[in-house]
Amino acid sequence: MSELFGHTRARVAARHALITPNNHVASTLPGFTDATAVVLISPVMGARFAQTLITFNKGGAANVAASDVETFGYFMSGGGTLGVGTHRQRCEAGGFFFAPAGQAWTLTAPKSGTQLTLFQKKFQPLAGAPAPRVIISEVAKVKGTPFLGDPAANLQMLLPDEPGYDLAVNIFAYQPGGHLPFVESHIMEHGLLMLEGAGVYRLEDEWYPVQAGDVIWMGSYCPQWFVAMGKTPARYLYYKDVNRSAL
Ligand code: UGY
Ligand code: MN
Repeated sequence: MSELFGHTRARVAARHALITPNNHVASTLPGFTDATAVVLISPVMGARFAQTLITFNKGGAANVAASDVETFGYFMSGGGTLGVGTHRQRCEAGGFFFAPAGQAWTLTAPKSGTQLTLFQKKFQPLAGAPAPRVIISEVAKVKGTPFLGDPAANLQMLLPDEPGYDLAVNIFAYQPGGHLPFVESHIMEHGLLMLEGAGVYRLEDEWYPVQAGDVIWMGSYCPQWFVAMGKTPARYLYYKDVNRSAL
């Protein structure tokens, strides 16, 4: 769609939002030097978490202080040396990390242009459950499974499925024509980044064409459904809050 005359695919509604790369306005954030930040989803929108795109310039770095916020990071491109507590590991595109609440984290010497997507939320501890651990890994090492038995919708769960974790981050890969088996409506929120391909996302009572680079917020109970379109697979990375009581 042409942006001429103010057209955009973006939509910010009460319980969902679509933000496209053409809508981005960069700012700076504490903890990041020589880097730009686009806060794509945040509590001011109505969400209970934040999704941020960080782009590092030459000489950039991240030095994020420990707090009650936990961070999941995904390397969309580039790479650098990631440090969480005493763990240090080189990460490239497709790499990811989890820094639990109470742990500082750093990214040193990122390649110029490195892009990171961050999902951040205030950690809700669960009495009796072991605290979440530091994780630094890569998507290629995570086994996928057909979602509800459908080989056209493959799901990779990037974080352990354990009660101590109050968030999940997964990657869904759909073959062309693959789709969510039904319209979901659930208490968990989602933050989503289209990684590859294209399709149509149903959010509440609207159907949106979406493609790589788009970001979607789905608030609690937002009816949601997706179908992959085109001749190549579609993949998206998404966040959800899990494992905590509603009351
Ligand atoms: O995990 C989920 O709720 C997932 N099936 N939702 C989605 O892809 N919109
Ligand atoms: Mn869902």
